[in-house]
Amino acid sequence: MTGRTRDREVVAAAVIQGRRLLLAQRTRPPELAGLWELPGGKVEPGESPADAVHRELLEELGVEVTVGERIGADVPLRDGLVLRAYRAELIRGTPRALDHAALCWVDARELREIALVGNDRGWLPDLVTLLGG
Ligand code: 9L3
Ligand code: MG
Repeated sequence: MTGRTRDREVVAAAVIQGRRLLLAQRTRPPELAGLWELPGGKVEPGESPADAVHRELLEELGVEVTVGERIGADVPLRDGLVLRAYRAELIRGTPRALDHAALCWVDARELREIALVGNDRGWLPDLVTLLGG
């Protein structure tokens, strides 16, 4: 597999504790700065998506997670990238904004009202369901 015929994956993590979801506020690029996202990033060559979720959350939030099932639909990005969301469970540490402007925990009502990055908005119904509506 050369990678040419497969989309390169960007992973995003839905960390849920109780009835709240962890969101992170982007600092870049300028058009996304200030908007909120499920934290994550690009899968590196040779890395599994689950490994990438684990690495990205260590880098971005300073926490260790176990990676669970996929949620929501694939989101096609530019340049042959595809964005996918996975459940993740905190197993060590307290999330800190090491690569974001801020972090917050939102319930279903707050999630519907917060300014999410456009790419993550399609997951809203799935996330609201996971948060118990
Ligand atoms: N992206 C969109 N939603 C997300 C994440 C983690 C990423 N929840 C988009 C933003 C960037 C690209 O994917 O265009 C790569 O993400 P990053 O490496 O800048 O976090
Ligand atoms: Mg990132």
